[in-house]
Amino acid sequence: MSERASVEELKQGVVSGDRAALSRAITLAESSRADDQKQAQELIAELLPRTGGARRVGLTGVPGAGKSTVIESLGLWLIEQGLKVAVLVIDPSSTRTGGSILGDKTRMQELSMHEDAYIRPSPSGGVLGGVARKTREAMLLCEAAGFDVIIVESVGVGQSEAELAELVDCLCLLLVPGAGDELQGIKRGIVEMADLIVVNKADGDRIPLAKRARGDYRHALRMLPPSTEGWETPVLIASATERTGLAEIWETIESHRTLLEETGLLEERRLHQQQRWLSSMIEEAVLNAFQRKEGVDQAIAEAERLVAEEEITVPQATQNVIKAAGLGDNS
Ligand SMILES: Nc1nc2c(ncn2[C@@H]2O[C@H](COP(=O)(O)OP(=O)(O)O)[C@@H](O)[C@H]2O)c(=O)[nH]1
Ligand SMILES: [Mg+2]
Repeated sequence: MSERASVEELKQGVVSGDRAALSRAITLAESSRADDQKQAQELIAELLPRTGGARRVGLTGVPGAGKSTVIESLGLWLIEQGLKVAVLVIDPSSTRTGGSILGDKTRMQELSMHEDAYIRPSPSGGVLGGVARKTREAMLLCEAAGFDVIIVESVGVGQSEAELAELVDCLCLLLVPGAGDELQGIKRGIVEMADLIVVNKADGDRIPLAKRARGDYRHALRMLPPSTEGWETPVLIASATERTGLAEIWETIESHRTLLEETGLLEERRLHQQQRWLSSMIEEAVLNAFQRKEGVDQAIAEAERLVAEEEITVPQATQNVIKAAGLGDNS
């Protein structure tokens, strides 16, 4: 490939499953340079007919729950079943320290070296909806490259689960058996969003604890609305290190998939996700265009001054800024 590969070259590379081409394509999509974006969007548009076919699975849970270890074990198990697995890792802390991704790499060492696997950190932070968008584009590119399963690992920190749910077909919440109230520290909203709950580290003397946690969660779930209509969120136990419970996890993901397909919910969910994506991109673009308009900075400074001096009301000040940007209504 030349210094700057053409869209056609990249397309051929991605479609043939060349991982160097896939990596370049994802890097292009992540770039904020205008020329890169133009090329990336052309490429993704070309590849769109080849996307959508993968199982899109989200895995969330607190740091240390064992997400990366589960992916290593489950990923290798899936490869044994003849599937190709791509893993996208979103970790907000990684952009600052770089440490976590290193940790993830060592946790997924065997998987990362396998020719049927592809592991890629996904940038986090930045603009509104930014995480989900970059990861979504990486996901589409992995689908075009022929991966059957895309697992998105995202550390559970408040807002991120909702973003993850916007990206995948099946959201799996990973928990660890611990002392005390099993529901503590895990926000109810996240439990509600999960399509599958897995209590990990069910090994050694933690097995009874894990079984108790499973019971507690099954009980708690009865009082919550289902994540998906007609679906009762299963609670499983597993051990990523002992590699137990993996087949059950996959069977559950598959039955959830079957339900989504048979009811038409899969299409509905993906369409809804796409429309949310569109509206968040419009919001972002409008905001950017607004901020770049000449005179907007001064108009905001002036509005702040007038509001501070109680010359005008906040809504009036807002209107002034909007007008200065040439966006006022015609009335
Ligand atoms: N005993 C036991 N330890 C595990 C299991 N899964 C992960 N761990 C350990 O838990 C720690 C955190 O695992 P990691 O996969 O990095 O968690 P993540 O932050 O959720 O990705 C590591 O020391 C793992 O070896 C398990 O099933 N059993
Ligand atoms: Mg991890």
